[in-house]
Amino acid sequence: MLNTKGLELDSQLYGILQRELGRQRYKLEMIASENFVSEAILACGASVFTNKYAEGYPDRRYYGGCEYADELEILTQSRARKLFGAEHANVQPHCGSSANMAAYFSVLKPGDTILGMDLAHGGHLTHGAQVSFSGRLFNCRFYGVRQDTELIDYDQVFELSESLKPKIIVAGASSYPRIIDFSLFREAADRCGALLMVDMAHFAGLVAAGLHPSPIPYAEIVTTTTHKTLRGPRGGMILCRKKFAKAIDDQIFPGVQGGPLMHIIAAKALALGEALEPDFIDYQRQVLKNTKRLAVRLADAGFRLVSGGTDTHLLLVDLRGTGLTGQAAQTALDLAGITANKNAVPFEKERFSVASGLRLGTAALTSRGLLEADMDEVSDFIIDALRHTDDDGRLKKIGQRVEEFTLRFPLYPNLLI
Ligand code: DSN
Repeated sequence: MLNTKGLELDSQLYGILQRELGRQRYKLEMIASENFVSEAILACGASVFTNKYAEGYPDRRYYGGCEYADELEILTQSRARKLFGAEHANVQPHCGSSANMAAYFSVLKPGDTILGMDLAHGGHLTHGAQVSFSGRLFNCRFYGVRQDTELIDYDQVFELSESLKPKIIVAGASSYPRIIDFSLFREAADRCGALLMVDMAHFAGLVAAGLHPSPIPYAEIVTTTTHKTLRGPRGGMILCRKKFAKAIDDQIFPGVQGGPLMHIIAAKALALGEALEPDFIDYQRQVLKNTKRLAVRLADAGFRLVSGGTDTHLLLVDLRGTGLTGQAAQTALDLAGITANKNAVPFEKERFSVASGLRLGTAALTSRGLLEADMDEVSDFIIDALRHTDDDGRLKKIGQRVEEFTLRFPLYPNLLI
C-alpha cells in the first residue's frame, strides 16, 4: 500500500483521488491506449526520485547527486535494449509526442517532407496533422487504407514515396486494428532514399512478446509510449540504430525537454523488467484472444468492424448505418459503466469531435484477469447499451450490472486512493 499519510487532511484532493480509483475499479476500461500498471510500478512512480533533477545523461549530468539516477537510467536503457533487441535506447521522453518530436528534429529540418498515415485512417496527430507541431513545421503528406479492404494501401505508400521523395516515412497508427508490414515500408523507404520511423506506441507490448512483427530490424528509429500494451507508466521511449543515438539524445535533451522524470524512469525500468518475464507473453496472448472474442461477438450482433476484424489489442466499430455516432455511443457506454472513445473511421464525413466509429481495446481488462468467457459478458453489456442509447434508465441498470461484474476482478485491492 502506498504511504498516503497526511493526504487525508486535504479532503478536496483526497476525494478526487478516491473517486478516480472508484471509477477505474467499478467501470470497464476499454480505451485501447490505456492499461493498469502493477502496484509496484505505481510505487516507483511515487518514489523519492520525483525529487531529483538529472538534466543530461549518465556520467554527463548538469547536477550533482546523480549517482543513483545514473544507475537507474543505465539499468532502464539496458532493459529496453534487451527487450526489443535495439542498439540504442533513450528512456527520457515524457510522452509519445515528445519522443516523436525529438525523432523528427534529429533527422529533419523545418519544411522537409514527412509521409505518414492519415489521421482519419488511423494515424496519429504527430504523424503530420495540421493541428500538431508536425503539420506546422514540416511538409506532411499522407497515405491511408484502401476503401475495399480497409488495410493499409501499400501501393499508395510506394507511389507517394516515389513521387514526393519524403525525407522520412512514418509507419504506425492509433486506431488501425491490423498488423503492419514493416518490410514493405522499408522497401518503399529504400526506393526513395527515405529514413523509416515506426511509432509502435499501441502495439509495443505485442512486439515485446513476439506476437506482432518487430519494427526494429526495419526502421532506423522506433518510438513508443510505455503505458499502452507495454503496461508501464505514462511516458515515452526512443529506440534507434547506434548511428542516430547522439542526434536522438541531443534532441530529447536539451532539444525538447529539460530534466528527465526519474521517478517515471524507475517505473519504466520495472515495467520493462516485467515485460521480460515469461508471463508477459501469456498476458499478451490473452489480450489477442480477448480482442478476437469481442470482435466475433460484436460482428455476430450485426456491428460492422473496420477491416472485418482485428489482429491486435483493438478493434474499430463502424457505426454508420446504425443511426448512432461515435459520440452518442461513447456517452451511452459511459452511462452503462463502460469507458471507450469515439474515433474516426476511414472515408467518413463526420467531424472528429462527433465521429462515426467506436474504438475498443482489451489490454486493460485483460490486466484485470478477464478471459474469453468474461469477454462474452462484456460484449453483452456493450451490445445492450448500443441498442438502447436513448434509454437512460436501462443504461444505468447496465451500469449497475457492470459494477457487480467488476467485483469479480478486484483492482488495486490494497489501495485507499
Ligand atoms: N492518445 C493515444 C491514443 O488514444 O491512441 C495516442 O497517443
